[in-house]
Amino acid sequence: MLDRLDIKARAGDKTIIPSPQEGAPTHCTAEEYDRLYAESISNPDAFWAKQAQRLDWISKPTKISNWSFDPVDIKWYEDGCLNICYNALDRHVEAGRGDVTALIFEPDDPEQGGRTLTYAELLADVVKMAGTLKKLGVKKGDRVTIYMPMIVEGAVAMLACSRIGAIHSVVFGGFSPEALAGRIKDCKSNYVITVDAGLRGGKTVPLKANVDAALDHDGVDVAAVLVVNHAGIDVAITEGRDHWYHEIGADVDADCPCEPMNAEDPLFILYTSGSTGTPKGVLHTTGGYAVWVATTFHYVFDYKLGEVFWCSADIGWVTGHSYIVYGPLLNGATEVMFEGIPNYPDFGRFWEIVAKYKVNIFYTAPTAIRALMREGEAPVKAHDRSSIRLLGTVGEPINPEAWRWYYDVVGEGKSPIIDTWWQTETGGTMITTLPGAHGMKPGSAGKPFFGIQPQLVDNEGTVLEGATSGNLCIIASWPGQARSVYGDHERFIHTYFSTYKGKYFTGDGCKRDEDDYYWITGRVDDVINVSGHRMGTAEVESALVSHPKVAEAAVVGYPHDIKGQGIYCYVTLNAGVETSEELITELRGHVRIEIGPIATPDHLHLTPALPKTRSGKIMRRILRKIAENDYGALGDTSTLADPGVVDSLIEGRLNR
Ligand code: 6R9
Repeated sequence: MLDRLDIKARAGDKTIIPSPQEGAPTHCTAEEYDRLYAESISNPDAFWAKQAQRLDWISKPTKISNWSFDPVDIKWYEDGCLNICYNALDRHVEAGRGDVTALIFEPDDPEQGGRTLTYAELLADVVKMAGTLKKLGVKKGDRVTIYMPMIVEGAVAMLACSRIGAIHSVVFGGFSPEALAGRIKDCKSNYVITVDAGLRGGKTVPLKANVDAALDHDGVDVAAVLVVNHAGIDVAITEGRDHWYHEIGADVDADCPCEPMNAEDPLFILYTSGSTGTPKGVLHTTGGYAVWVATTFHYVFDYKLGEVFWCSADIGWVTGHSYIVYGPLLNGATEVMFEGIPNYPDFGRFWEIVAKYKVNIFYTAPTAIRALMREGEAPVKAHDRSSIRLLGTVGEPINPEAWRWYYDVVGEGKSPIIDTWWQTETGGTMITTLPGAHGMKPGSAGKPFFGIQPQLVDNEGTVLEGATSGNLCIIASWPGQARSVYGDHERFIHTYFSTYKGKYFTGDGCKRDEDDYYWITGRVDDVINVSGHRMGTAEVESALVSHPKVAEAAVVGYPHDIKGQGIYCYVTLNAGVETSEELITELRGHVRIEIGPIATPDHLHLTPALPKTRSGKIMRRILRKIAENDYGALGDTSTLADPGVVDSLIEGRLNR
């Protein structure tokens, strides 16, 4: 595993940039971090019992943690009872904060008016949607698939599910009908919430039509589809199955109580890619997740009441779950929710929104920063960013150049940058510097959050100490840890706890320096990270081989200036099939249909053969090097069944 890593020396390795807000009244100073971190490790139950007080419990937990990584069994707050929607909305209203702004919705088209909802208004919307779901027959424990764009109703749908104890499974609106069908089927979801269409960059995304196509698949059968009218386009309505929200929701009760949930009752399923097989339905439960996202949001974003927070992620990813929906609302925050994209109508859109709503805390992905950086400083400088006091990134390693640009140009050297490393499976931020507390190193995520014990191991599992590089494991549970893979607990154990027994293996490579800062170097498994989206190479391969003309496919990542990693596909065709540019276009289109636009191959390399060992194993190491245009370091090719294949692959690569 480790030998696949390219741990390149990074610029700025040694430089510690002092946090510009050192000495400012932040939630946590360096001394407090040291004290709290030490306490969280030496007495985790006392620490997490205290953090649980951020929430209102129906019955307070007396047992805090109860977990083991061998055998795998993870429980937090197991005798506690609460409702996360109550904590996100009702209790703020009951405390007299109903008039505080919860969501500021900015539509795709800047000419169209936005929408601002107070906590009381958001609660009323959620109650109505929750009542509608009940009317459709949704019960506690039912799975509800949410296939929505970045609009208020997306967040409302999630909260409505958690209010009545239904398990939401949000599927990113950019996934194709095929991908959606697989996810509906896998968790046996009986209900879908969607819209007529989404709007992105001035284009209409036909989400309802995609749902119809998904439901045409064999074995995909749902009781009801709830359709929100958003774009105002005509859609097909299947009588008895499809319901317009504005019709069926018109006369529901203005009262829908919160379902009392055990802390370990499931809250949501979120599909994510791994190195093998189909995407896994990562399962999060209620109490631990709620405490974890409430606590991380408080400290990591150093959020103070009244400030405007904006996370530019999508609710279809875990970042949207934890830091658009649950984390900010549990903290009573005011936040922006943006439907559109960074370059529509122009490359200044992000900063226009920052100026318009006086955003104080901004959180985005390195891929967006790199794309904006390419357009120069003018679109940034055209807008007033004086409200910004904290900048964050997530989703992939940030290269020091992009970090510098974010810091110098966007933040004008006045705002700390938090580079937050975490995963769908971790529920919330695991490694980051804390604003005001820690100096920053461009390209390093920084220090472990409270309760997090990272460990670096070599491929044999030997623990590596001090400044070193290795495979990143976490050796003790934390409240927001995923509990299972929905419907397949064995797969959960196998994927995360069998590589290094007794440890949670993240799949990431990592370097630790002399100052105990952590530098994530990227995945060490067959997962690639394209524009911050996780994708299994196996998924793209299986999409390719499902095409009737394809015999075999091998997919690898390669460095890409904007996306971080691009998708490079080597494809062999069935005997007798002619290669042509049209076929390449057709195959790229086929992957889009099977998975979605985010999986579109950047390079499709038709080749008569793939490099294989005599036992028939594809030598991916070689394919990765060729995709990277790195021919000097192909390593040992003597075990190849036909070493000549390599020369023809290099020739093919040089020709594109
Ligand atoms: C939150 C999220 C997880 C994978 C993770 C890692 C990469 C995320 C990162 C980062 C370097 C960061 N990743 N944040 N790498 N620095 N700050 O992105 O979850 O979609 O599950 O992806 O993303 O490789 O393993 P998810």
